[in-house]
Amino acid sequence: MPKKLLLTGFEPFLDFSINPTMKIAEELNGATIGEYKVISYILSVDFHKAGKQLLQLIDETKPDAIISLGLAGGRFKINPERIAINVNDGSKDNQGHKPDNEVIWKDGADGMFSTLPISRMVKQLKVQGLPAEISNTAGTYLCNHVMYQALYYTKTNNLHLPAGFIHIPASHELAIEHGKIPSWSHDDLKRAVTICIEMLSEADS
Ligand code: PCA
Repeated sequence: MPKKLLLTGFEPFLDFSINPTMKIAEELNGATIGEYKVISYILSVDFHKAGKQLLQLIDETKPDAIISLGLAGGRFKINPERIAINVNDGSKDNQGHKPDNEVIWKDGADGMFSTLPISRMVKQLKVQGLPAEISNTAGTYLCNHVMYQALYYTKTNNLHLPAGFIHIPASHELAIEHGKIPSWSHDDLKRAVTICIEMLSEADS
């Protein structure tokens, strides 16, 4: 039996009419990559819903690893995130909710580190010719929110599984519509995500 990877993407938001994470997650659904079979879902860009959706998916699918993907429009590289912080803030979500310095979990730590092999992912992406760098901030919007939710939940429930978040740049398709952001081809974005998933199966380094 292969292990299960819960892979999430997000719907479009703000002035990004396409979210390239959606297509990647959908296309990888059902694929076997290394030791993992991918189970994909698309999360809402909604502070009141996204965390609940993710936690419900964890309960239902009982994954052996969790990777959430998000678009970081304007970034140039693949960015595995190092840390999620216990705050919701920033722009309006898709329901018009604009959080102002809200705490996600009152009893939660200020910050929680990714438990994905982020260094190995970045090294391997570069070996494979794809620009990548660990990011030290996932922001304070939905991506940080779901990363924090996953790490808080796995920790409080003693689930010892790798979990975390990867931000990706815009696709060419999105950049053509948006106008002012750097972009990658869909195929390279998908290859980068596949390489990151492969790194889950490698021995700890
Ligand atoms: N990126 C946003 C939310 C959804 C997405 O794909 C973020 O970086 O928070």
